[in-house]
Amino acid sequence: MYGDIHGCLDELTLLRHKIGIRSDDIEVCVGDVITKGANSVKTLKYLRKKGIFSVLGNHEETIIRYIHHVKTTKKRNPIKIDKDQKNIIKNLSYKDIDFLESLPYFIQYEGYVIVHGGLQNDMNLSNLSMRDKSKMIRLRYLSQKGRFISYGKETKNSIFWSDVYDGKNGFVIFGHNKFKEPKISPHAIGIDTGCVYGNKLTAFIVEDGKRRFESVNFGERDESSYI
Ligand SMILES: [Mn+2]
Repeated sequence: MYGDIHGCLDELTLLRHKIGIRSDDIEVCVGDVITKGANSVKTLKYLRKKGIFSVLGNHEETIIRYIHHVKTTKKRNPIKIDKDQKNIIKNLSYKDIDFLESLPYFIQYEGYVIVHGGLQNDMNLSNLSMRDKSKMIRLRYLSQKGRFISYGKETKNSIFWSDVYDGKNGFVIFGHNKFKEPKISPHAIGIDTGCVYGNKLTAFIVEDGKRRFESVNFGERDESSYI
């Protein structure tokens, strides 16, 4: 499982090389594979070519909503996008758009749940409302009462969701909130280590029941490693 890639394709290819990925390995990204970094559109093509799965991140969702608006109405688009996002949209092929639209909100596999933001204890994965889905890709902090707090509204009394997650829906692997090192909670691990912000890209690996991390630093390259 890979943390937020944000178009850092060189780091992803090097990380896969470092891990020694084999063709029968199952690889899943925690979302936000595009925007901000150098190679967003190329990353989408690479994921498809290598059969790497991903869940939906808030950045993919914004792009999908923007495109949907353009397709369905001539009204002014209420979704604000920046230059980078405009450029990505301009360069997406139909296959890229299909791929983005196919991304699920979560993937369950062998006791793990992969989701971009996080889960609240009262969420039922087999019966999610649209509001639950929207929160799942954006969740960071909760109030003392366990309520969702929107971005930037957290206070010193807010609680990071994974610190109080009860594990009921499985062991969660998530991204979205960047940490210097992987964030390890009792029933969840956050693996967005802010590669695109100059830190590193992290993979969480489960092999023969054993868990480990592997990572590469932003800008770390090895031309011979392209696979
Ligand atoms: Mn995100």
